[in-house]
Amino acid sequence: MAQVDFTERQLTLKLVYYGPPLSGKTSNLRALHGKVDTLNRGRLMTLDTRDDRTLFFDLLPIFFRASGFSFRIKVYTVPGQPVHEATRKVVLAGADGVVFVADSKPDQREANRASWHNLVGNLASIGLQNLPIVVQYNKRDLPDAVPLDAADRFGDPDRVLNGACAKSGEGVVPTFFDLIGRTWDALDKDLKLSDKLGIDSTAFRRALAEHVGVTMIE
Ligand SMILES: Nc1nc2c(ncn2[C@@H]2O[C@H](COP(=O)(O)OP(=O)(O)O)[C@@H](O)[C@H]2O)c(=O)[nH]1
Ligand SMILES: [Mg+2]
Repeated sequence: MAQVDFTERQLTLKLVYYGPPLSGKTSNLRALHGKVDTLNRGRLMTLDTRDDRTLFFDLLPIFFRASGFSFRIKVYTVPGQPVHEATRKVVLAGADGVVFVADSKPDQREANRASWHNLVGNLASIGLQNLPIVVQYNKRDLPDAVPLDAADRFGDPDRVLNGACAKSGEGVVPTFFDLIGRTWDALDKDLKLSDKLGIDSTAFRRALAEHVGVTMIE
């Protein structure tokens, strides 16, 4: 759950990029990092999963001020390999929203599915089954990328699929803003953020886009 401190006028959101190994989660963070103004971001911390430490994740902190409030958004990735289950649970704890990065390679259909089930199971185990989730199909540049109208929608035929090519950065910002909007709406229901801060999800997304120097696609 978001940390909101009305006395200090500070709101912290935690967003997590989840998905099978090598689907492009770290590439999404690299692209976001490249697009956010240097003044509004912290160091991008990436940890390689090749050696055998216990905890692995990437973290990109983004911050800005609007309506007299300071906003901090901590964006994490989890490692996709089955062996890193403990890390995934730690990173998911307290999350406010998830981007599920699916791989568009046709041979990754089962890996996407397995990771989706792992996500749903882990969210249920920590009581976050209603968390906003945005699905991105990455690697749209691959010549054999699965067509989006034939792609797995993970049990919801109406689910919106965001196409992206994280390697070039295409689609990364729209996916991020899609999640930001949904996360704000979900938190607003519980915390009455719009009333208390005087900004709604569109205004929040606009403020974020202006302050971090990216162009928001509405
Ligand atoms: N063709 C293509 N390759 C990508 C794209 N995004 C990431 N990759 C490649 O996929 C591999 C895994 O990417 P990475 O971001 O480390 O995946 P992660 O394991 O989910 O963090 C790397 O070799 C990337 O260069 C993309 O949009 N298109
Ligand atoms: Mg990674």
